[in-house]
Amino acid sequence: MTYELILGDRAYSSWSLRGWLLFERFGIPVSTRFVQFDGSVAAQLAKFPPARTVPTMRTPDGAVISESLAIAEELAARHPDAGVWPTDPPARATARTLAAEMHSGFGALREQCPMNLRCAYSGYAPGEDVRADLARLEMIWDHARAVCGTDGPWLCGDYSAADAFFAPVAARIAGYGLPVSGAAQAYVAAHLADPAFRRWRAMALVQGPDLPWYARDYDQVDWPGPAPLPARAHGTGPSENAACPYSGAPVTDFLELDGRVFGFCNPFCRDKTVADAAAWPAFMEIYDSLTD
Ligand SMILES: N[C@@H](CCC(=O)N[C@@H](CS)C(=O)NCC(=O)O)C(=O)O
Repeated sequence: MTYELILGDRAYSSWSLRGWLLFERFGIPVSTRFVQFDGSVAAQLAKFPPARTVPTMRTPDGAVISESLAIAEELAARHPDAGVWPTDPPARATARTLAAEMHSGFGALREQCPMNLRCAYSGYAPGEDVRADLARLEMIWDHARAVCGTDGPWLCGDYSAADAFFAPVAARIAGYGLPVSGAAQAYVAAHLADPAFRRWRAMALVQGPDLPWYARDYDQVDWPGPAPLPARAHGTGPSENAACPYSGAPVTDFLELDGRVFGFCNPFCRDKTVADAAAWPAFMEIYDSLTD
């Protein structure tokens, strides 16, 4: 038995992104499944009482946890060496404080700038309440760096649950072109470049319906993260690899990159790689190892 994690639509579900990053970033094995956002989430979670929202986790021993902060705490307790929180006590206390404030706050930003990983906008002018949320974010991010003596990309030293909690905020700042300080921009850029975040976004780009509630009428611009490698779906093989980089199964679906053809065991494996090939180490290993 392993952990089960129930998630929502990757493009829109900011809390699901947090929950997934906790497993992906800290190397904790998990089995995922998804609810649809065009139906009742609570109804789709009927087998996981008392959960009503995603992410919902079921532990190997059967406990159901449907609050992302509780998921972080439970994983930290069960996997003390995984690095969910910093080990240095002041850094750990600070990371916990920031994650808790994210969990309970920033209502204007969350309400007015819903996460949508499928597009980025220009021309959105945040009102005073969103600007106040941004100012508070800058303040607590600067505070964390000062307390933890951090000069790397993340808030409290190595990537911690605090950073996982702010990944969707980074996506909102990037996606709505929100005005923030240079230091905050650098933190946003670190999230956009993070391979785990990029893998989630690559899957968001290729799976799930576009839901009208999340659409906004602003002009669209290119996603401000790293540009993907120029991979394209390719109709047929043969491919350089006989086995899918992810499952090891025989290949049936293909992509072309730099004039070379690679195979995958299903269209989703292929499409998520087309969306952002460099984010997938198992693919890049094959790509690099098969280079002359
Ligand atoms: N406090 C919860 C919030 C979770 C949440 O609101 N999830 C949203 C998706 S991002 C949801 O399931 N919404 C469905 C609904 O409210 O019916 C947590 O920390 O996980």
